Amino acid sequence: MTKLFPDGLSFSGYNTPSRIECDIYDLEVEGDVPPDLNGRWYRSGPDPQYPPYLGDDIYVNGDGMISMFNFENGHVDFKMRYIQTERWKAERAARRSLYGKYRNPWTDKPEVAGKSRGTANTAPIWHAGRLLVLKEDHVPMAVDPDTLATLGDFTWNGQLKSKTVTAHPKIDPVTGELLLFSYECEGDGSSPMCFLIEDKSGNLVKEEWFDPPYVGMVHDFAITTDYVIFPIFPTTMDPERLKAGGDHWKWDGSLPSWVGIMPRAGSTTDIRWFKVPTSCGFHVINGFNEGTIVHLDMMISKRNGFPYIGDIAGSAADPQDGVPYPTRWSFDMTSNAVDGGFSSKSLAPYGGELPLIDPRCVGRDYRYAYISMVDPERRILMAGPTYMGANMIGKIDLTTGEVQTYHGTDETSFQEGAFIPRGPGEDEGWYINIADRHDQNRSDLLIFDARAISEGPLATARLPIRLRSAFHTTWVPGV
Ligand code: V55
Ligand code: FE
Repeated sequence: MTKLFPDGLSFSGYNTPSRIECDIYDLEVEGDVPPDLNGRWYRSGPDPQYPPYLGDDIYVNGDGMISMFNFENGHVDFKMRYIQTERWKAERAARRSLYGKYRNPWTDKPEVAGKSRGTANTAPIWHAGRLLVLKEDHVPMAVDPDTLATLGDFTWNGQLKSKTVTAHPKIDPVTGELLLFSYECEGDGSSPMCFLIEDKSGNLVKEEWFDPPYVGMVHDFAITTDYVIFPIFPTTMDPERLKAGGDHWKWDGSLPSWVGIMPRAGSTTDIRWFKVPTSCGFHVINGFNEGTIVHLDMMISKRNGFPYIGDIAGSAADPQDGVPYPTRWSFDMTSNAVDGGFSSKSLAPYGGELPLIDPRCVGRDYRYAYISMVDPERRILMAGPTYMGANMIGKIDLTTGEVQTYHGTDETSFQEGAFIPRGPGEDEGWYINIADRHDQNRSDLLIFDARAISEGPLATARLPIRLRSAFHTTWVPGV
């Protein structure tokens, strides 16, 4: 029989595994869902099927769960399903866990040796009429957008050579292309990276491999109209450590960070690597270029903020150093300096994560960013992968520097939101997010006018269940 999950922070409180697959038709709504808000909101996150046989595990290693809110003429329906990966199926059949540590195949049970370890737990993406679910250590998995049934590994009919694809590709809103990259392209413990393009019709038209300065976690990247930006931070991997059963990642604060910038008109052999101060970044806000001046807007911290990523030198970390702040890094492509004339500027005085923008502004100069923030003056609840739930939604106006905020109750944390365009203006639309109601062990879907977030939601759709923290989401407009 299945024993209890361990009581560590990845498995308790709001992070308790849910393991619920369900359909809820017509959620109860407080207020009015705008009748012209039609489409689907997909969310991906981890939700472990079985307790880890090694006794404990980390939040990011859970089995992929996908959920969908269907918005239709003022109604909201909800659906949630596991992604049926090879790993999920093998453990389902065995009725227990068979896979060991996060991204370390040398810790698995012998019966799954050589089997796929993908969890498909990080990000849904909609492009060229396909819904793919992504996890950076594996190829994408295709999912039926109506039923959420798993369709299987997606490799562009076997054309993809890389064994991995990022969870953070970018859709160029003007060309309609999907730009992607991969790292540890030959699988866990390998070093090459690659750059990929899927054209607007869904064909894989580019796969160019290259070597990064060192093997670090490359969680996200940025595009501009003329450049592609690959930031590399020193959360490092060591293949010998993996073979000895150790952790995939260790923070190595002795290394600098590097930013690779490639002209889109060129190839990966044209990447220029700029050396910048030691720092850590997970999520990109946006990128854009003004001629040969290239801007990278990103959530940047002094060191890796994940509590379960250890320090290679064994040094104790100040938790404040792990808090990411919205930051603009600028480079001059005409500079011959080793740092590309690097400059850094703070975009807001609040820490947070899971930044997002109007999808029509990807790669272009833009004005607004929405971030799930942590207000240190308020109660911080334990939720999600860093165990620090966001307690404030912030909308930054990059023109004025003003930050519009919304706080929930002292029993509420927030997840990743989404911006839904309605009219031509950059913030003309809706902002949606999930409110975790810790006192009620359930969640709400909040719908805001994106211009007036501080006024509170226009409508709240109530869920009778708790939605474990997802990572990323995608909005697919309806008709
Ligand atoms: C992150 C999430 C991951 C992962 C590596 O957001 C980094 C950080 C959900 O999986 O595998
Ligand atoms: Fe991410």
